[in-house]
Amino acid sequence: MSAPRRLEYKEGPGGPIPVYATGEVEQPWSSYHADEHRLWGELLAHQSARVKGLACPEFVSGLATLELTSEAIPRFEDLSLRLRAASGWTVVGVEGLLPAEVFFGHLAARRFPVTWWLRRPEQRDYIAEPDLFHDLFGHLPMMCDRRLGDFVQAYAAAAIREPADSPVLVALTRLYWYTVEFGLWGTLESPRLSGAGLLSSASESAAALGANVVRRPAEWQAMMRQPYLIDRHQPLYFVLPSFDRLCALSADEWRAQAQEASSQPDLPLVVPHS
Ligand code: HBI
Ligand code: FE
Repeated sequence: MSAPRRLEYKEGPGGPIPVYATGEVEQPWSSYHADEHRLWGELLAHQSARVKGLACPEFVSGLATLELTSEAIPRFEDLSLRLRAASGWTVVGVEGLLPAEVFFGHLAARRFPVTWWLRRPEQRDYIAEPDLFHDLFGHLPMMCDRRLGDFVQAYAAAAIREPADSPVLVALTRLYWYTVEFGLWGTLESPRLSGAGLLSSASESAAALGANVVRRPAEWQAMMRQPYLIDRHQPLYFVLPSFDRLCALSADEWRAQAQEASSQPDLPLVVPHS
């Protein structure tokens, strides 16, 4: 069984955070075990069926573009070809969760980092950190959309100008979290899933559309001032009327928004309903 090469854990606000080597890695495709190919196939089948009718149209269309099949874990180089043709992005293999500055460095160059290892069977419905299924199934279909790809690149270009410990980078990271990772799309009355953390999780894709969470209209300052915890279902989501709103801002404008947000106090954490 292929296991991630984790270097250490460090204490984060919501519990221990894994630290991985930050270099690019080649996908060790021939060392995936048959059980891992099978788990991939099950995750793909179950989650494709689950999000049908719940996901935003861009995801559905991107999923078709990538031509994922349940027989085997896809090869990153094949996906890279399809993604490049669709939106000019490429896939790079990585060891796992990356520090924000490394992560945004890839995005600013239109490279999408994908973790090479797959979650374990007991993490089937939810995993707090990015694994192959989250990165590949959750993110890559959305990255086939050229407008979203342009937004992510512009926005990452703003982020890499900031030092690693900058409060402006924290504000930019929050916007990424509430859009690309956990965004909802459409209307408050009938939102659709667009965030990769939702699309790739059986349990959170249901919870995010249920009655026990808070959903608010997307507003840049509110999102950039709103702290989050990474290791649990989110108690709060923001609903974006359309991706055009995201694409309307340049790197400089995102930076100005983040500077404004970081000059204001954080908003209180939203407490989940029990
Ligand atoms: N690293 N591999 C990987 N994948 C992500 O989605 C990811 C990351 N590091 C940070 C991150 N996402 C963000 O949520 C922000 O901290 C930028
Ligand atoms: Fe992600």
